[in-house]
Amino acid sequence: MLNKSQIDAHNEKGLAKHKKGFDYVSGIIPDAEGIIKKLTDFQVAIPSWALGSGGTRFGRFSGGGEPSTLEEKMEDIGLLHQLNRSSGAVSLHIPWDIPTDAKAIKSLAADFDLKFDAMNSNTFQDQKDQKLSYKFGSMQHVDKGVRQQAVDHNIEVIKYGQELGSNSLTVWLADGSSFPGQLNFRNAFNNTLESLQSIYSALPDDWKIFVEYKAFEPNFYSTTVGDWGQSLLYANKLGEKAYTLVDLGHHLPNANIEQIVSLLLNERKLGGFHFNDSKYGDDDLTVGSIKPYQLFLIFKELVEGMDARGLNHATDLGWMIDASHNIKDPLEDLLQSVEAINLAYAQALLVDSKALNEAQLNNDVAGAQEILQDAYRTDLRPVLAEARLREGAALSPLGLFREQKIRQQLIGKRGEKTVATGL
Ligand code: PSV
Ligand code: MN
Repeated sequence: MLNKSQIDAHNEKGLAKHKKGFDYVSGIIPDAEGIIKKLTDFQVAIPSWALGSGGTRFGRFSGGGEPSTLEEKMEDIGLLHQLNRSSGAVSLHIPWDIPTDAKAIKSLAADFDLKFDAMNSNTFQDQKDQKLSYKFGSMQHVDKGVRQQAVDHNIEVIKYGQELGSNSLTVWLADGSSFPGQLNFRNAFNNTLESLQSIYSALPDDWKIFVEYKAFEPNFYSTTVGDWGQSLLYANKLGEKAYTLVDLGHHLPNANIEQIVSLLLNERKLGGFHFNDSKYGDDDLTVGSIKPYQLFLIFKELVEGMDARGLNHATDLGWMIDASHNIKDPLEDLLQSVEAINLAYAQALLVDSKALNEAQLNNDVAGAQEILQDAYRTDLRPVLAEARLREGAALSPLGLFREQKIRQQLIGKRGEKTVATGL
């Protein structure tokens, strides 16, 4: 952990330059204070599986100093939160990170000022000592015994979450088929629905269930919750505590994610979000590193849709990063991710929605584009930095992480060859 004087010394050094930038931008935008307030409230959950190096099926390169226990993972997230005051939540994955002593984990979270966001279940891998295999799916499986095992696991995950004070469960299923003819689509759908219904009936009253979709992988012919339409079907059939979860990396190339988000909010069925970016298929790239304009357009729809539905930006949806880094320092990557999310959010808050509405009513296509691009091209980084400064975080979270040689410190403490649980 950092101490206050280290953060203060870092901020002192950058203050004069920061002030110039902030004075300029707050002078040319209408409501810098309003944006700062919203940014301060907005927290993005860090997944417990993103703190170590990921890998591909071709290999894995450890960066060293990785957390090997849940306690160490919480320490890492606490550190991120200290640096940016925007990562005040954890999203746990069971069984990778079982809170065996929930009371102790809860009190550790309180020390770091962290909350527990959505719990994630895992029926996409077989665990040691598991009775039945998920090789041919879990909730869709032709064998009722396998389906029941998957249901029981999810109910157990809810119990862990209740002990920690979480109030949502994310279900992502790898279920699907790899070859034509392997699966009866209707039976797979109906079995999955029945399994989800059993979980839904065990869901506490104040909980939500998020049904995450993914276009392909690990199955490459069909996926049983393959797109937002299928997820929405399940969510609608389950009931009012069920929602769709959008993971940015889970779409076919060029999908219009901003339109999906807009319609899901219109249906009051958008529940949660997994942030990442992708160039080809999967979701392993840093948020905003490939398509920052798309991220802004998505946030523009989020802001507009949440406002239209009277939702609280900070608390009514689950905001999580879902990433796994192959060659970058995971902590540096997560700092960059949160910064990219906050920037897109701030830019979306800047959109002149009244003018945009007028332009749309007048079929002023060029004018509408100008309004969006004007917000996108305004450099709001000093506004983000100001929000951090006021909260006692670092003007440059990544800069301070490097100045303090935090990775080297972690390697010194935890060793060079540590491996975090996860992918
Ligand atoms: C699947 O690719 C996914 O996006 C789900 O959210 C999982 O829980 C997570 O990644 C980790 O495998
Ligand atoms: Mn995901």
